[in-house]
Amino acid sequence: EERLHAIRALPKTELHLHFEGAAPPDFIRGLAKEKHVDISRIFNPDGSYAYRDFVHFLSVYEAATSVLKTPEDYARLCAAVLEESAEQGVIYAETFLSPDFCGGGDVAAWREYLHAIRETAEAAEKTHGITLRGIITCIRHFGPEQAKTAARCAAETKDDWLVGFGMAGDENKGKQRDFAYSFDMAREAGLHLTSHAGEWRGPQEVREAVEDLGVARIGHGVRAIGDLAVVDMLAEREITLEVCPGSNVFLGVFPSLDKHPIDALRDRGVRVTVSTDDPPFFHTTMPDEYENLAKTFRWDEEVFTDINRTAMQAAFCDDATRDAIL
Ligand code: ES4
Ligand code: ZN
Repeated sequence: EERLHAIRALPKTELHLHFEGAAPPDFIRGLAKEKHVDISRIFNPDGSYAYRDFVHFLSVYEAATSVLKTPEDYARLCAAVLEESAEQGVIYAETFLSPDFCGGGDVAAWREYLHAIRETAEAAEKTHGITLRGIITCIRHFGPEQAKTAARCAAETKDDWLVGFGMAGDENKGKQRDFAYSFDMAREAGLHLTSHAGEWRGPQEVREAVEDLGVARIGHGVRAIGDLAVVDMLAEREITLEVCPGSNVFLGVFPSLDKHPIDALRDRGVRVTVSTDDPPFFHTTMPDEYENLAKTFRWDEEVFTDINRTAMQAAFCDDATRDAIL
């Protein structure tokens, strides 16, 4: 259909993309073979990633990431991901990068990964017209002490490409406020803040990310819908949600897209944006997300244009970069 084709082709901004989670299974299999690492257990017979549930997904993610051993491996992944994203109409993206995976928390090693990824991203910007920025990310289930290491890496390598500090990982481990020290350090280093909240736990978790960490954006945040006081707080404070509808449906956070609260949250005045999270893991792409939302909620081009404007306003890049894209 003509309408859906036009919507798939719109220029898009993606704010929530885990860097290693964007790696196609063929890419990871190829690296595993090169390095003689046997990770065949993380693949289905048809070649796709195999996992049972979210916690198992996190361990499969770490196994896939284990074959990305050098800054050059990350540079190769960066080139592959940006070429594909640009082809799919993405013009601006922010990606989560973790010193825990890139150099094991060592600042000097992290600096080399960052340099390799940034160089590759800048080359891709010239050839494909896509702009990438990085969000340094701590992993919740690795605990608050390791998060401080990530925050130190952030503070010591802060530049205009690394624009944010975030938290991913298992939302059922610990509390948002356990990570306040790290988020404070990142804020003092001039980084913008986001945290995964309200994907698995309820509205209170979303409130705590805003009140205890002072984040401007929330990764997911969709389960705020269970408490309208939290929804209204998000609208009032102009917090932007990085919503990943396909991920949520694939992982069973909501049984189907028509039961997903993205449209209701938007109706109530919350700033919502659309991302893929870990696209090959959840069998999604940005054009697929747009097409499915257009079909399910009868969203037209104007809605998507508005959502992309919201995303660029909430982007963590500097204003000159933002203005050049808007
Ligand atoms: C995540 Cl640590 C991590 N990696 C990829 N996707 C995620 N979602 C939540 N935590
Ligand atoms: Zn995520």
